[in-house]
Amino acid sequence: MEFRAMSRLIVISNRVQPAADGAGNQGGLAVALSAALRESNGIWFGWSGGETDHFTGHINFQRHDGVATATVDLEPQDVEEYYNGFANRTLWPLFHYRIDVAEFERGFAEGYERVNARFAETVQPLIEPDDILWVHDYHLIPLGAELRARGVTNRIGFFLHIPWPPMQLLLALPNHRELVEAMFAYDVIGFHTRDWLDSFLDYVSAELPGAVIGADDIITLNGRSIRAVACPIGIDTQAFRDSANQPNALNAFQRMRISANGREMIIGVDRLDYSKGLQERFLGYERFLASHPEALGRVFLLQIAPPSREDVQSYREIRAALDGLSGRINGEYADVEWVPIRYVNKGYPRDELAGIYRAARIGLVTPLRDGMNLVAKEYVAAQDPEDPGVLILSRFAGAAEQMGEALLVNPHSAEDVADAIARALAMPRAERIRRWRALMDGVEQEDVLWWQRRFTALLAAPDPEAPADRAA
Ligand code: ADQ
Repeated sequence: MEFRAMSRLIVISNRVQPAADGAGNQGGLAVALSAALRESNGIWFGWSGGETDHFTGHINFQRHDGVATATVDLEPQDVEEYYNGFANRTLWPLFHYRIDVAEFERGFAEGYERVNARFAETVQPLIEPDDILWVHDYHLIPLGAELRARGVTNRIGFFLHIPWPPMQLLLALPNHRELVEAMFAYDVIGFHTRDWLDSFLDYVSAELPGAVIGADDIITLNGRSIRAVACPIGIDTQAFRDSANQPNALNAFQRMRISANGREMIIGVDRLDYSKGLQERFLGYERFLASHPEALGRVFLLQIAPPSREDVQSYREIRAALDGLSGRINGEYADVEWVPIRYVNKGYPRDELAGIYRAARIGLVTPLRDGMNLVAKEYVAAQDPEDPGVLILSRFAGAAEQMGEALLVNPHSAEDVADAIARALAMPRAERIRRWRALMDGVEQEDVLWWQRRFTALLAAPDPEAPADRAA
């Protein structure tokens, strides 16, 4: 399934972050989308991250290493209601099963609709008849419907990077039906896993009585058919492996080894976000220390967690809670030569990160809920094939569906996490190699280019079984 270069691709996402060719410091998503955009001479459209007093729809066109970008500024009220509000205080928590922190405000929903309409209005004049459009993530669910309402008949795909919630949770969203019906404006909708896709189908069967779910997850509603697909994202495995062998990575690896001073290192790398299960992780590690006194002074946890979304209260709260928890655990167990948790609130260049992953005996990836989780894949890709570390992975990360050779844990259970740490530390080299090899095969085969090609191929080629009706 090759991407057909004859159609130009237009990528639309909340933020626009193109990657330079072969750049070492970019995430895999930016690399894959940039490659597809270069190949098809496409455009990446989205919010600039900047603000303006009055939205004018003025587009700032730029070119970054062969990738054309088109960005718009938003009004402060848009940012508050659409981005900080509906996207990050309503949908993000609800879709990560955190109905307890989700906030439902009419103003947020209005801002979300308004910005999606503004995006549609602004991007429409750029669209040519043969273009295919690929919309990304929860910020822009209604964008396809807004485009159809303006007469756009191009193929439009949508990919959700976060989980799709169980039906009973989604029902708590006041405008749930409208949101789901808007998904029917797309031609292809993608999820990371079968689980998220099944939750979507559950909702459709229960709440949209006219919908028919056919073979290959083709769903028909009111005469329009869309194809739903589970298409797990990967990392740019080759580039990540290469960067693990660059001087910066080797340097970081050496420095970590020296600073570890013979102790085993456990690594955690996450945006500071309540979905990542950081408090539960610290508690699981504390349980491990309490039940394995022989490990005191011989292991440490390096948790790298750069702050994110600090305009949102729940993110400020989790930061304060983690400061307190790490302080308490260190206060309880540290001695003059050893602290059990090194807790660092900043980002690192990707090549350094690769070296740090490689120096860690355990990759501890324990989100409470995660659409996929790329850190798990990066940890695997960075390992030394002769002496690989062990991945401990939450069964609630989308990545668990592909990564069954990891030690899968329930992140809510401190005992489960503690037992997995003990098991990983004691794991013989032969078993570590066997598990790592199986994981690495998957990370190599299903990388980010595979993901991008698979999705765009489905989108570019209308499904032969699907009815030809593409009217809005
Ligand atoms: P995120 O929630 O951001 O992504 P994740 O998939 O783990 O989560 O990706 C995070 C990326 O940021 C990784 O590439 C990681 O290396 C990088 N990163 C994290 N902390 C860093 C640090 N301190 N320094 C440098 N880099 C750091 C969302 C969804 C996920 C889904 C992705 C892609 O929430 O479930 O996997 O999109 O679809």
